[in-house]
Parts: sequence; structure tokens; C-alpha cells
Amino acid sequence: MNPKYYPLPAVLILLSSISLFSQELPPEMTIWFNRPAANWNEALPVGNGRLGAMIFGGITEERLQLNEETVWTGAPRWDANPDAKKNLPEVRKLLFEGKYAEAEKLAQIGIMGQFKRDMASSYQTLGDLFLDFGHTTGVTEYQRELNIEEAIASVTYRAGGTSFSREIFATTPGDAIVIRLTADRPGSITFTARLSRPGNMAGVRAEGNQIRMNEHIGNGTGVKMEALLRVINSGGKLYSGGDSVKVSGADSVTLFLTAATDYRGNDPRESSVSSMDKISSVDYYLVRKEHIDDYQSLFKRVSIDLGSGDGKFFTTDARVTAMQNGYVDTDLIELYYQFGRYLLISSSRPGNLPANLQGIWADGLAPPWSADYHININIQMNYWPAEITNLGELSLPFAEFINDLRPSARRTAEEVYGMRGIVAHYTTDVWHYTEPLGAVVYGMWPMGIAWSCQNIYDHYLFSGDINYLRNKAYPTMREASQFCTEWLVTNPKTGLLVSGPSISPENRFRIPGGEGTASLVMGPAMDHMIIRDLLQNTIQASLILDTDRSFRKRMEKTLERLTPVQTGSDGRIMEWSEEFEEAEPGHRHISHLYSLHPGNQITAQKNPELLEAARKTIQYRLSHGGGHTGWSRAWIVNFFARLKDGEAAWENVLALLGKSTLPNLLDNHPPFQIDGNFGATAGITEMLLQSHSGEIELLPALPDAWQKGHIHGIMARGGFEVDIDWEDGKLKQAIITSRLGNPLKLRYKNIVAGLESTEKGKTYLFRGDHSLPPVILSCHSLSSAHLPR
Ligand code: FUC
Repeated sequence: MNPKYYPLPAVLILLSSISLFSQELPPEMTIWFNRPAANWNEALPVGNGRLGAMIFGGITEERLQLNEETVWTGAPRWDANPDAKKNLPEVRKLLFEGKYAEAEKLAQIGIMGQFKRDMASSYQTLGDLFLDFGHTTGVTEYQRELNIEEAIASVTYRAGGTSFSREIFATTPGDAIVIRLTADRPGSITFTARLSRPGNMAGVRAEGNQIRMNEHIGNGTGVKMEALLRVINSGGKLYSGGDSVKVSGADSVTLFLTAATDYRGNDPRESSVSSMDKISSVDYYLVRKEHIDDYQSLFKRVSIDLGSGDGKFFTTDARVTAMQNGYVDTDLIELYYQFGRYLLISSSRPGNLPANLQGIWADGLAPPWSADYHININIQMNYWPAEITNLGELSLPFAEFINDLRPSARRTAEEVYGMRGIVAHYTTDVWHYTEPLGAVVYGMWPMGIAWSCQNIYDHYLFSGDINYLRNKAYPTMREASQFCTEWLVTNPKTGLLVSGPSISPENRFRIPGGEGTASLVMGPAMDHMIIRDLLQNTIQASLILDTDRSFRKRMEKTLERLTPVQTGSDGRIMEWSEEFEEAEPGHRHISHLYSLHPGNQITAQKNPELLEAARKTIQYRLSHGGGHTGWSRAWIVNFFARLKDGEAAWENVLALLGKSTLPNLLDNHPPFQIDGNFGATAGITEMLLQSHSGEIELLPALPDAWQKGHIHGIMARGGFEVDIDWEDGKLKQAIITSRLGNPLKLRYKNIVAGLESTEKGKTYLFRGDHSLPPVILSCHSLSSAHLPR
């Protein structure tokens, strides 16, 4: 695939939905439209980590589709197969004998739980807030935008000689969604506010200036939820009745929306009222300022410039269409990059649940895959950008969530497999289920927690937070390692340890010499890669904490006998321990490249020969239609970045924008799934900085299209904050701030420079001038602001 470069006007003239704008252009970090959203995929997301809204921006009627992260049906349940322990040895024996169909059949009825979990629980919408402005004619200068520099959405237009404006944001310090309606002529704001929820089971009641909506969701099987809207008008009159509050002839109006459930045992009414009482007495401009300050304390840590073009003159949907038609809009890539960070800040705050398959933004009562927590790549991918884009604390909800799985995961290890430690499978939910359920092809995969430990340990590597390592990360890693050491068995053919019965997420192979396909094996490559990663990290952590000496020995012994990465006769990395033919050669999961990314077992330093095998593996998948889901394409960007192939990484960034991105810049699986957004932001960062191989590599995969630019504020393992500037496609300089005082080893192409120690809080300058010897030139105190750019 070669990107085609067309001049922008030639592409845009073909598009009907755009117009050059006569009004002031919105700031560059803005997603904007000149019309209301025609559907959810055009609506604009705001979120405070817990509460979210999708803003449609209608003229006659505004719709805010609302979410609260704990609005879940279902309840804790236990669906383990009571015969699993008994059947495990037999399934293993059948697999070692090559009797794949029989083994899979027995595992399906004899190991998997019988309950279809997806029917039991789901994330759901909180409901909708409608603002009915009545029929409006003669609207001009309409603009709907989401400024991601401030995390504020707005809708502005003129009608009947008056300019109207709506501002909407979700504040974390204020714990609410806030809407402000203004107009440039006094007395012109008239509307009716109404809350509702699909299914019509919610109780909705307006009283005074408030509307309350509550429901015990899932027909009384899920959480109890409560949403509260308070309307504060300045001027005009306010009436209420039924399910609505009406405001007539106001000068300005502020609406606050709070919501809560009993998921954590609190009374949802008390919680929503207490948040409301706190925020609604505060001046709007103060609430707004606190929100911006809080948001920017995270967002502003990173800035990116990949070069500039004409894109900013056009609405975002037109720019996405132009990218689909071959126009390369680097400004849009910058916006898309930062949008990934915006989404993480808006959907994952410490103390809350982690971002689910849709972050927090899900419509209706049955979102795709229940908008749950798939841990066979998706939620791990959600957190790939956290550390590297300087949002490390936002990874904590994921670590806490995996920690919260431990009681259930311990029971699953014990009751299903008769082993110690902790285990979870391909997915889970807010009720922390961990048993193997559903079909073997996706469900019989006991590596969900083991993989998550990779994210969890990374937080320590970036932050150096020893208390976190001791109290949060290590206990989970240790128990996950314990399960793995008990789970592995000797392959009679090789004498090496293999994982199984297990699958290579969610792929199938043709049964050799037999009919049909199977998925279950002894020894899928990914399992061994994950286990190697986990055991090495746990050994490392136990050394740092100076603990668990005898268990460390056991892990070391296990590692010695663990099946290594294998390559097949065609030079590709093998996906299973035998050379099976894939049933779907373009499969979206490229699990057997885990060691290339997010793992670090395949690197130029350790085993350069495997890099070539990895490249062949991706190319084979791509040539058979691979990368067709958003998240899969995003993973491929990360793979090529790790292969230091900037051109291929860039082609796949373009393909992601061109083929798997919705008009509002959300990722399209299809349908919307947020992992692709997060994976892409991570991938672009990996193109510019990597630190997984024991050194900090600058611009490892810079494509020709990014001749001049910068990225400032991104992070490397060891606690280094890095600002990189480049020109003519080459490194100009890097400014590195040491947060922890660790040794520093830098690489730019073949230039390597190092310092045996650095000073905490000091800043180091590295120039990319090839004529100079490779040295770190100077050491300055504290702020990088004084350094030459
Ligand atoms: C994984 C993927 C699917 C989807 C689902 C939510 O299992 O195989 O493509 O993303 O998770």
C-alpha cells in the first residue's frame, strides 16, 4: 500500500458537506462541524472519568446521551464448570495426541462454564437529556465544536438576529456535567428540559428547578441509578411538571447534571444530591475555570507538531473524508493523536473504573460486546498511551481493577484448575467474573491477568513508585506468576514447558490430516510470550523488593524450560507449537507478535533475526486482508514502529484514519470501539520514542512525511521526560529531564550516548549533530524552559 498524495483543494472540491468558513476558525485542537450530529457517530464526547455525554448539537432539539460508568445490569455470579478439574488432564492428553476435535469438544462441555455470560450483564446508557428549543428558522453561522485543549464543547448559531451559544463540559473536580446557555439579547432563551431513559422503565419527576430520574436497571437485576438535573436561570420564568422543566425568556441558564449508582454501596440519591448541592452553588465561571485547570494539568504535558497544511480550514468530518480520499492532513493526525489523550483523561481517573470497550460512552441498553472489559487485548490497548504520553496516573484504575479481580481469580484457579494463584480469561465485567465461559475459540484462554500485569509493571518502570510496586503491582504479579508456574506442563515431544489447553486469541487452524478447524492446543505462542514477560518482570520486582527468594528460584527454573519463540519453514513466527495452517490468514489478532509489542522479548539488541520473522508475519496477515478492525490496525502501527519502519507505520496510521475512523474521530471497529484511538496514540508515540530495550531511542521510526516537527513531554522508562525536535527528517536535539536520577542511555540511529547516573530534576541536552562525538552535551538545572530550542 502506498499513500497517495493529492492536493487538498482537488479532494475537497469533490465533497459536498464542507464549506470554507467565513467565521473565525476554531483553534487547531478542535473537532468541529457546521451542522448538528446526524447520528451518534457524529456526536462529540465529553467526560470526567466517570460521567460522560455525547453532544448532538441539534437546533430545534439538543440531545445529550449520558453515561455513568457503573450503570451495569447483572450482579456477581459464579459459573464455573464443576467437572473442569477432572477433565483437564484428559483434554491435555487428547491434545498431545493430536486429537484436536475431540479435545475441543470435551473442553467445551467439560471445562467451560455453561452460562452465556453476555446475556447476564451489560453496561448501559444512563439516559438522555433533551433540550427542546422549539422550531427555529433562519439559522446561520451554525458551529458545533469540541475544543480538546480545554475539554469544552460548544454550539453556536444565529437565529432571528440573535446569537445563541451552548457550552458543555464534564468536570472532574465538580463531579458533574455542566451546560451553559447564553444569547446576546436579553430574554431570548426559551426551552424545555427533559430526562428520559430507553425502555421507559425509569421514574422521571420534575419538581421546582430539578428533574430526578431513577431506575433499578436490568428489570431490578442490576444497579440502582439516579440522575439529577438542576436548572438555574438568570431572568425569565421557570415552570416544572411531569418529566420536564421549562424556562421562558431567560437571559442565561446554567444546567448541572449529577448521577450515581449503588455499585459501591452508596445511596445513589444521596450521592447525586450531595454532588449537586456542592456544585450548583458555585459561580459558573469558577466551575469552568477549575475544570480547565484540572484538565490542562494533564493535557498540556505533551505537545506535538508534525508539520502543517490547509486542513484546519475545513470541518473535521470533511477532513476525515479527505483522508479517505488520499489527502494527507498532518494537522489532523496531531488532533487525532491528542484526541487519544483527551479520551483517556476523560474516561479514566484514579478512583474510578478503567476505560471499558467504549471508554465511558455507550448508547442504548445493549452496547456491542456489552461494552465490557475484554482482556485479550482491548483494555490493555486502552492503557498503552498512558505512561508514554505522560498520563501515568491514569493507568491506576486499570491496576486497581485487576487487583479487584483477585478474589474471584483465585477461586477460578482453585475450583476450575485445582491450582494456586490467580487466573482470568478473555473478558470480565464490573462483577469481576473470571471463569472460562462461552465458546472455546475465545473463552478458553487463561492469560487475561498475566497480560494485564505487563501494563501494571510498566507503571512502576515509568514512575519508580516503590510503594505502588510493593502494595499494588507485586502482589498481583506474584499471584499471576504462581498460577502460570503451576499451569505449564511438559510437552512430551520436546521436553519443554507449554501452556494449555489454550488458544491463540481468537484464531483457528485447519486440523492436520483431518477435517474442519480447531482452536484449542497445547502451546499457543502468545501464552509463552506473556508468561516469559510476566515471570521476568516478577523476578525483577522480587529482587527490587528483596522478597520471595525461593519462589524466585522456581520462576527462574520455569523460565529455563519455557518453550521459546519458534519460526516456521516459511520464516514467520509460529502462532502455535506446530506449523498449522491458519483458517483465517488475515486474522485481526496477531497474538504471536506479543513479544515485539507490547512485550520486549524481540528487539534488535536481543535477537535481530526474529525482527525479520516478525515483519514477515505482519506482511502475511496484511496481504490476506489483515488490519481490518480499528484496534488491529492500531496494533500494526505499534508493530512497525518497533520494527523501526517509519514508512510502514505511517501507511498504517493513514489506513486507520482512512478506513477505521468515524466522523467524530472515534475509532471504528466497526462499530465504535475506543481501543483503536488509544492504540493509535501509543503507536504514533512509539514512532518517535521507544524505551523498551534498555535504552531510550529517539525517532526510531520517523517517516519521510514528517520532515520537521517536535514532540515535547513524552515519557521513557526509568522516569525520563523527553522533548524531541527534528528538522529535514533528522534529529535536531532532545532535552531530557530526569525525574528519578537513573542512568541514561540514549540512542539516535547508530549514535549512542550514556551517563552512568543523572541528577533528579536535572535536564540534559543531546544534539543530533553527526559531526560531533556522541555525547550528552550539558547538564542544566531543573526547567527545560531555559534551554535552546
Ligand atoms: C476481541 C476482538 C473483537 C472485539 C472484541 C471486543 O475479542 O477479537 O474484534 O474487539 O474483543
